Amino acid sequence: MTADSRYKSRAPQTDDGEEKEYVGFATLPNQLHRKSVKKGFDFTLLVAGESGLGKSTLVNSLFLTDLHKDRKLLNAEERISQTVEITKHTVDIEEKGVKLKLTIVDTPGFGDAVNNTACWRPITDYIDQQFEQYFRDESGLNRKNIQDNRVHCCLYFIPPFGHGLHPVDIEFMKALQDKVNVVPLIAKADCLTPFEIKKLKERVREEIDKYGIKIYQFPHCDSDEDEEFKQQDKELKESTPFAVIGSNTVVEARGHRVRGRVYPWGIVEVENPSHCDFVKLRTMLIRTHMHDLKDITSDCHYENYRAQCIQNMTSKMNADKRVESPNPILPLSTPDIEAEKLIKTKDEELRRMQQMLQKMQQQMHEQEL
Ligand SMILES: Nc1nc2c(ncn2[C@@H]2O[C@H](COP(=O)(O)OP(=O)(O)O)[C@@H](O)[C@H]2O)c(=O)[nH]1
Ligand SMILES: [Mg+2]
Repeated sequence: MTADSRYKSRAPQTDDGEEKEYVGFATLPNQLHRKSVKKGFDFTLLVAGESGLGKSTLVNSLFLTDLHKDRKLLNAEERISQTVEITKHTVDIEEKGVKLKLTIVDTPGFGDAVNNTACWRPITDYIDQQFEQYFRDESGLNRKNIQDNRVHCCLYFIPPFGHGLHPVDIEFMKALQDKVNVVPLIAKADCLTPFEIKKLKERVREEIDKYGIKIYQFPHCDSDEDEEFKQQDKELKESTPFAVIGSNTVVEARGHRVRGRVYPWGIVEVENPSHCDFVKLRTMLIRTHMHDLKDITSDCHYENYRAQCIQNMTSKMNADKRVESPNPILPLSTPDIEAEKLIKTKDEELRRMQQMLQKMQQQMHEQEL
């Protein structure tokens, strides 16, 4: 037996009885799976849009009440109060041994103030702060146990009233588009008839194209995928922007207890696919596209942020260098102790930045290999 063959596992036999060489990397998915399951998954979702469009209600309908089956559901009297600041809710969910740490970032929304100029700033700042924290942790010593608080998806609520996007929606989504995966939603879809929803969706899709707004694109579906998957993918793409309804009230409909809204003319059910796209949205976020949303956050949005940071650091370093090398023809003034001290601190700072830069360049290089 050669040294090499000792390390090869015995392979399953082929149909004609011949043994196939078998190295064993077929267990890689299992290994990865086990590792991820042990570590658990993080996912952060942020909601944005005009105040009063049902953002807080929807995220509650989406996760909190749903994920905590035995949690007391809110009744009509205990409605959610107005969100006045950016708030973060985290729920740890475990399903069949798989852990998911889900963070929902609720934002106050805009429209209450007379002037909505740069109303997206608190949100873009929040997203940047999470990137900054991750960037620091990643360049630090304890890189193995970084908590990923980066925002992986932003649900943007479009008002059901009016004839499409409002100017502030266009500006808002544009301010977010290079920082986060934007998933547009039509809010309070129960205010519209199915025909009106269809028209509004078409209109919004046209406007998104027209104004060059970059929303989250569902990944391309390969032709060798199975038919059911292809159909699901087609439906998802055709349904954007998802029209949603939120409610935290449980009502009786068709003999079942369901989450819905009661009107004099009937009941609107949140989880009924013929009433709205709520289930599609939840399936997309949790079951089918969570990984893709995370990958894009990490490979695109965060990389943009990181490249920008490195660029800023390099230009700052160059500017500092220029300050430090004064014109040699000029006579040197008497050494000033304070200035010396300052130069020393600057030197130290520069050295640290250079080290950090080198480390990051090396990391980037390793990733490219
Ligand atoms: N018609 C309708 N009303 C809703 C819906 N979702 C929430 N609401 C109501 O709209 C109001 C504002 O909801 P809230 O979730 O606080 O909105 P937010 O300011 O966007 O967070 C509340 O009275 C909710 O009960 C919906 O899907 N349809
Ligand atoms: Mg709110």
